[in-house]
Amino acid sequence: MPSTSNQSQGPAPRVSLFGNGTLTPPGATAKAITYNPSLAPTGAAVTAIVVPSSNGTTTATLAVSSLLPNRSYAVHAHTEACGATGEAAGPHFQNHEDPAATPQAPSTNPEYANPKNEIWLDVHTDAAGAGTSSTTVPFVLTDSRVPGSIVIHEATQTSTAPGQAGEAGARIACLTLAK
Ligand SMILES: [Cu+2]
Repeated sequence: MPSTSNQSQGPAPRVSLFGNGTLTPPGATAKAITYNPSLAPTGAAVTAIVVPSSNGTTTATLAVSSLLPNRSYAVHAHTEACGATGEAAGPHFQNHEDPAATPQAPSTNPEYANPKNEIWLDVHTDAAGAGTSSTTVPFVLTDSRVPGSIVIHEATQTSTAPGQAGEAGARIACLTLAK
């Protein structure tokens, strides 16, 4: 058993996550996948790190290269690992889960679907298709529940409007995260 399993009196272990890869079409072992090579070219590199701080916040950082130049992409942490289709990644990871959300109707309530309760990493690329983004959220991840992936969407920014909050169009690429 990991030693952390006995620390019931102490703080919950804080979890870091990492993902890194070059986009390929979906495959059994693919960890960095493009579902739309015209918007997320095969061979584009995607790196993400999610690191807790000592003061109860978590900072996530995204770096991309060889995406389309001078374009913005909406990006978020999702609950599941990447799979054969973009839908495999599940809904957005939420620290406080929207009780009204269902698999058929994901959370679009801005009280829950917002960049303090979710991890949003919308990114803008330069003339070479490279870009970075980062966000700091007011919670830490624990072993009991962590995001499984970072999803890049077709939209150029994430909606914040009631009833549309968090929406960002089709899922065009995905990077699986691991501890
Ligand atoms: Cu998303």
